Parts: sequence; structure tokens; C-alpha cells
Amino acid sequence: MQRLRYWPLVALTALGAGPAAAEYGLNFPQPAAPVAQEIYDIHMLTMQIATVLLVIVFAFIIYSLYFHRKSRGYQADQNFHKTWFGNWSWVIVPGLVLGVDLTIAGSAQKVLERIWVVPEDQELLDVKVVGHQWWWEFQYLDHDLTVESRYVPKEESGDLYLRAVDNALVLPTNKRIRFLHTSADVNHAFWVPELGFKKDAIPGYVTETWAEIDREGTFTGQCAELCGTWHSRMPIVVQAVSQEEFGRWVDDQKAMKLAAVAEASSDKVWSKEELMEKGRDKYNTICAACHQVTGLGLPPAFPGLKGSAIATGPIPAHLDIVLNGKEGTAMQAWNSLNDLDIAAIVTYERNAWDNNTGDVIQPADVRAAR
Ligand code: HEC
Ligand SMILES: [Cu+2]
Repeated sequence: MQRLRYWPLVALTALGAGPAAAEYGLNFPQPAAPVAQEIYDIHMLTMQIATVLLVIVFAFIIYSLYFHRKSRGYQADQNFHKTWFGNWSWVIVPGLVLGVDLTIAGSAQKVLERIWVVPEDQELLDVKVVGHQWWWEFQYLDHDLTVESRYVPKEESGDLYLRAVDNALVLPTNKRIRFLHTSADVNHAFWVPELGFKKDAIPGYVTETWAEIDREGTFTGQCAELCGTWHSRMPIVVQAVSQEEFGRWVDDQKAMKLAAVAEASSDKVWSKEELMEKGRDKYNTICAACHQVTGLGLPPAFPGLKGSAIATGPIPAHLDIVLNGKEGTAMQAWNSLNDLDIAAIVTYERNAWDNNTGDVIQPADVRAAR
């Protein structure tokens, strides 16, 4: 029994896979929206039908293997095809199978239509979801609020690497939400299993889906369309909260945005330490996707900033490439960031990773360079 020797190995491998797969149960995650529940129910119905069919077919096979085996001297019936059943089984059995298929397809079609058509019989919360290489932008159109959501680098997310984001998509429960999907660059796809659907984000098009979340919780999804080098770095985290809490969150976000704008445009002179700390945070969430937390980049696609000619050379050239980007490369213009953020990031880049230029850039310098 040579083969038996490998069993402990197989068992160990399976055990080892356990912790890694701890997040995955045996079944799909519990749905958090009615349509998702309907999809889940179809899945369960299909699995039940498949299980019954499996038992029947296996019963036949096992029975035949045992009772009709050669060593028993079983003589095959030479005239089965001439009997009534032998003649008609070729029609009846596929007919039954087709009937089962159409039953499943019928309910699936109804659910598909429910996903496609956004019901407009009650007030909707509109959320525009824009895919970017490689982050998500969520615009709460009714609240004049935009949230940028980026993955958290491995150094800070630990076990939640590629599952955690800096800013979650906060949504109210028991409120019909219409998602408007589009993309700023290439195709992406919005996919949160608990909400039940997957929808392509296509540049130049706006498509709709909807959900009404029926329980509070945190639901994690992913970009589901291969969108380039860091497709894997586009997790989606939905945080479903009560409507009251959602209202408070919106107010808080707006207050924070206002405070940030006021802070960035004030004439305050910042200390190097303050700028370095702010800059590290911003750099790690926004720039490290390409230039890496270590500042080493991933040459040749993404240059390192540690010791780079620009990050240690004249300040105007450094500010210029950050504010205006470099056409024809993945280095976009970051002029939508405020003066303080850019001052902090540039100060950080010029002093981190042994760049040690000692330069301190103030928001006023950035304003002058725009
Ligand atoms: C999507 C990837 C990407 C992101 C995100 C990104 N960059 Fe870049 N960056 C590039 C690429 C590619 C280049 C090289 C451009 C070229 O060919 O000169 C570059 C070049 C640079 C350079 C010049 C480096 C040198 O020595 O040539 C600086 C400085 C820089 N980026 C700063 C930033 C800052 C600051 C941020 C965040 C606000 C950022 N980058 C975010 C892709 C990126
Ligand atoms: Cu994507």
C-alpha cells in the first residue's frame, strides 16, 4: 500500500490551507440585500437539485458496479434497447433534465431583471462609483461629497492586506441605493458579494445597479475586471450603518473637508516634523501604489524616489512633476491635492529613505508653483 504513505502529507496540506482560507466558509457569504438573497436562494435550489441527481446517478453506478461485475458472471441484457423503456429513455431522460434546467433558468431570469431595472418607486440615494487605476472614487451625488478609497499597504494592513482600505464606502441600511458605474481610465468592475452583483465600470459609459442593504456590517469586495498591474490593489469595503449614523457620517465628512481646506489655505508655517508625518501618511496611501512604501519603486515601470535625481535635485522640478505629472506615463498630475498635502508629500519625499536634503516645503511654495 505505497499510496497510503502520502496521506499524512495531504492532511497536513489541507490543515495548512485552513488559516489562509479562514475567511471563506463552505458557502457564499450571507447576503445583505434582497436581490442578493434571491440569487443565494437560486444557488441553494440548484445545489439541492444537483445533489438529488448526484445521489440517483451514483446509486445506479454503484449498484451496477457491484451487481453487474464480470467476476460475478453477469450477462448483459442484449435486448434492453428493444423494450419500451429502452426505446423511449433517450427522449424521456433528456426531457426531464431540460425541464429541471428551465425551472432554474425561469427563476434566474426573473432575478436578473430585478437587478437590471432600478425600481424608482421610492427616493433613491445616488452613488457614482468611478474606477481608477488603482483606487475607487465614490461620489455621493445627493450630498455633494466625494470619498477616495485606496488599499492600505502591507506594512500597515497586516492580515487584512488587499482587503483593507483607508476610506470605506459608507452606506445606509434600509434605503434604496442606486449605483452609477463608470471609469476614468480602463475597465474595472464593482463587486461586493453580499450585495449580489458584479458590474463593469466602462470609461465613457454610465451603467446602473441598485441595492437595498438590510443589515449593518462590513462587506468586502474587489475590483473584478483585470485592470492592469495593480488590479489586486482595488479592494472595496462597504460599511453599512443605520440611516441616522449615515447622516452623522456625512456631516462629519463635510466638516472635515472644510477644515482641511481651511487648514491648507491658511498662512500657517509648518514644522518639518508636522510635514513629514502628514507627508508619510499621504505618500503611503496615494503614491506608494507605484513608488512603494520603501521609496524603491518598481523599475523600470515605476522609478524609485530614494536617491532619485528629481527627489534630491532642484525643488521646482520636483514640484512640477507632482503638480503636472508627466504626459504619456502613469505619473498623473496631482494638482487636485491641496497645497498642504503636496507640500507635505514633497517634503517627505525629499527627506525620507536617506534622501535627507533637509528641504522643507510650505503650502505657500506650492501655491506659488501652481
Ligand atoms: C500610477 C502610478 C504612479 C503613482 C500613483 C504616482 N506616480 Fe510618480 N511616477 C510614476 C511614473 C511612471 C513616473 C516616471 C515618469 C517618467 O517616465 O519620467 C513617476 C515619476 C515620479 C517622480 C520623478 C522621479 C524621477 O526621479 O524621475 C516623482 C518625484 C514622483 N513620481 C512623485 C509622485 C508623487 C508625489 C506621487 C503621489 C502624489 C506619485 N508620484 C504617484 C508613476 C506613479
Ligand atoms: Cu480595477
